[in-house]
Amino acid sequence: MNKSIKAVYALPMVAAGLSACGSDDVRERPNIIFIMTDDHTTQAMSCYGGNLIETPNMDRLAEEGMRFDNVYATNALSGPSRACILTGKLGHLNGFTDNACRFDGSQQTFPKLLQEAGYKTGIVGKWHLISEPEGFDHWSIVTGQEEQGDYYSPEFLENGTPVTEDGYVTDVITDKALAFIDDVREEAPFMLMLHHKAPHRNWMPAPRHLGMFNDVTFPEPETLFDDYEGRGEAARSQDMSVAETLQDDWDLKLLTREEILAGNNRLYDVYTRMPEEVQHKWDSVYAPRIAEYRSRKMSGKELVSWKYQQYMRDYLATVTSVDESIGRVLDHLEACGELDNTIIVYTSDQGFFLGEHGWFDKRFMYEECQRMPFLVRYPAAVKAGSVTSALGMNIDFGPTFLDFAGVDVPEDMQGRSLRPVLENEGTVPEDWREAVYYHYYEYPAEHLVKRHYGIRTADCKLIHFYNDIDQWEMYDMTADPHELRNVHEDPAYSSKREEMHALLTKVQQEYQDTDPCEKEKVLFQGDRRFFDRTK
Ligand code: SGN
Ligand code: CA
Repeated sequence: MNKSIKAVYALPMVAAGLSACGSDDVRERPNIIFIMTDDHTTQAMSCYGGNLIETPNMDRLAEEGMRFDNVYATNALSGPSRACILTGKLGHLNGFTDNACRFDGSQQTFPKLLQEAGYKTGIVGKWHLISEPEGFDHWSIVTGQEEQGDYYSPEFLENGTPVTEDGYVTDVITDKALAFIDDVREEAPFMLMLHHKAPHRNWMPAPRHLGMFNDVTFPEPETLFDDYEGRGEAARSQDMSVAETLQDDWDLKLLTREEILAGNNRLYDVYTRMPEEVQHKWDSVYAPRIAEYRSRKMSGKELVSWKYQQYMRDYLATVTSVDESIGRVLDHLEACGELDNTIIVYTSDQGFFLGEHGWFDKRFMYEECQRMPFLVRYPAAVKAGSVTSALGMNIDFGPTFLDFAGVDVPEDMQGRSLRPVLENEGTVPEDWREAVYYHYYEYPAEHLVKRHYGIRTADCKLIHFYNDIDQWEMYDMTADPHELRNVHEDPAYSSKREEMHALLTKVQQEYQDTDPCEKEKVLFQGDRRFFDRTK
């Protein structure tokens, strides 16, 4: 890989009003490292009480910082979540409503504002917004498979130049992150977006983690065999089930080397990116799985349980590489004396289903994927081991960083700085928001999750599936945390329903999404990359 990135980009001048890079008033401001993974969910983090895996380095961030228990994606999908984070605005205003959009890079973003204020800005890893990054002194983004990136020998576009790197994607992205830190840290405060590909589908572990969970049997979620009784059409008509949607080749890796190399399967392209010695390790690790599958001839619930185990083994092994990456970043910052001078955030672009409701993937405004992990370590302001229930959204991240950097948060950013929560041991400010907003657009498309919008308060959730069906769902989050009983039509909840509908109207006014059903028709006539949005 490119060991010195200094040569490939020019350092910008500091903004007017600030003294030269490296002078005291600039250096007083904290560095910011925003670590974001792809599809990592709180159920797979021990610091969130997950019972699947130990994540010691994520736990260290929680122990030395603050854990947010109620931070939510406003649209649980990659590109839209990333666009919200960059702009501090919801999708209908930043223009990126689903993964087929192209980000308008000319608009205001928090990295641009930090760069103008004298920060050195960088992004390494998954970008997934199709237009080239703007507002970064250094950028190196994965390009394979429509910008999803490859697990092995990943390809990057680095400051406009294509490069292919040897190695495993999480490690390569981490190397690039550490190189960026080393290159800029003596000159100015920096803001680095470290965006992992892992643990995105199809969950290919690092060579050292292949097979690490082969002898482990993971607990099944209570709702693995959900029958959707008491829910609407949307939950029944999705295409993201462990039972039906996981693919034998791509997801479950049920092909031998000879079968893969014969071609005509989805594994071929990703398998042949691995060095041959890794392919051999892969073969030995998956051979018992393939043999078991072929000899047992399972069906029904037994087969679903079995698929769930294989899914967890690969997903969680992939998470392990991310946890190790966080450890490397922390060690590196410690070694170069920047650890306590840096706001370190860990999050994911959204949560994920790990078998809950019988599903993988995300998209729904249900808890497992609407909720994002969000950990913040910054000892100068954040009490170690603190926890907050403050309702946060991904549009809050940019305002929070600007606030800590001493940059005014522009009026048109819709998010709100989380700084008062962070500085006050997690206490929710009195004038804090009552609800978070959600609006998902990508339908018809992969996984067939219907368009919907809604709000979540501390104790209730209201959802409207609005396009080809017109169905409301409401969940009592205290009595029914797994969202199994739709109480929207339940007379016992009639006053709560009225209250939630009134609040939804108020929230939609506040976020200028007052006519979502009409507006989405207009949105989908724009520049589409691959979905047919005419329906
Ligand atoms: C790929 C995956 C989907 C996933 C989307 C979006 N399919 O298309 O399962 O929902 O990415 O994910 S795959 O067969 O190619 O693995 S996102 O996180 O980028 O929004
Ligand atoms: Ca994602």
